[in-house]
Amino acid sequence: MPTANRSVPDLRAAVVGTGFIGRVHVEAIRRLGVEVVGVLGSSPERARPVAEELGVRHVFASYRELLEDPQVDVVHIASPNNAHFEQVRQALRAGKHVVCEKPLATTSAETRELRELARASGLVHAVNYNARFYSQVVEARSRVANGELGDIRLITGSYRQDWLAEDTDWNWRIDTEAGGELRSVADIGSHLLDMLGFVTGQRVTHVMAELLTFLPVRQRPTGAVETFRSADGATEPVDVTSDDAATLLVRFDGGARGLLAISQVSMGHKNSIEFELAGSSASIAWASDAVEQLWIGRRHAANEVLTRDPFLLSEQAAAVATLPGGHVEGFENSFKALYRAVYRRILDGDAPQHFATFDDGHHDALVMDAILESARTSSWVAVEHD
Ligand code: SOE
Repeated sequence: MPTANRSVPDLRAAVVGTGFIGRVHVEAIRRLGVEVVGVLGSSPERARPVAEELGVRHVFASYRELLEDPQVDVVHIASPNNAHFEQVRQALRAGKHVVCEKPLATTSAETRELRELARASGLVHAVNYNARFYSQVVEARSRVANGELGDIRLITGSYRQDWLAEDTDWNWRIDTEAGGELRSVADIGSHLLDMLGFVTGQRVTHVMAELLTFLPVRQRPTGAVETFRSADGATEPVDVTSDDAATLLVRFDGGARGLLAISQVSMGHKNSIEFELAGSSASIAWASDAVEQLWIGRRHAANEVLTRDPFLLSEQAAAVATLPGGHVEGFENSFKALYRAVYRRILDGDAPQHFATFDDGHHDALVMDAILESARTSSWVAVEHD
């Protein structure tokens, strides 16, 4: 539907996927005043209770019905990874703007095709790297860009969770058919790598990776189970090859070196993403577990902790805030801020575009290729950018 003379609340969205993240998409979209016309689940029967819980009026009977609905301007894809490629391709061909959960697709051949389709379409295309939209992460980016840290030397970072730390924990991501060959690296390592590239402005050139499967046999439930939810009932033992965790050494094109840990088996960490940049003039660090704080480290002056207050932040960092200082903003606000940027871009092609696009989604897939090759050969592998 043409977007001329429309404002953000005039746009309409549909969400594919009614699991944990699909629900987050619905609620974040609505905070923009945008109507979620309907949702599509793995079946209408499974989607209906979620639609009722969220107050979404319509459950699509099929993806075709969704794409043929003229009301739908933007399609959000929050389905299992192996469904992304075909669903995104069809949405672009149907003339819909697309927000796709990471990873964009499970192979770099697929992400390359989606990048080319998206570029040719003239549509807005985004990958759901929401970590770019925490105010303090944007503030860190501003401080790197204004030279306050000097040259970035050493980057340390991690993304740790514990929801898959026991052999009775199961999720579709564990199955390489549904999730792809990489699990922890593609599911959460992708967030960490994208965030580091966003903050530093540097791209990964080489990786040395070890992929770790600490639980080679898991108990798969014979029924369905959701992300971050434990299964109950009958199970069957299955062999697992996807990575529970990974250790990465990374070289960046601006000269920085990275030391990264990714884990979905770290007891006590529910959803902890963090980084520290050591520069030639200062250091800076942020952790999602202390989401409102930004640590700045100095040699010849006191270190400081900047607590989020839009009046003290750069213009770009203040722009992703919703609430004044002291009113804590977290995970869900980062989705709202991301979609506000995407939907503004749909209406105004000159609006800022610091959200991740399919170009970034394809770049990340090439980094994943290098990680897989490095783990196979126990060697440094160059990222084959194209
Ligand atoms: C599970 O690891 C998960 O839901 C990821 O898939 C999301 O991308 C991340 O934001 C939270 O954890």
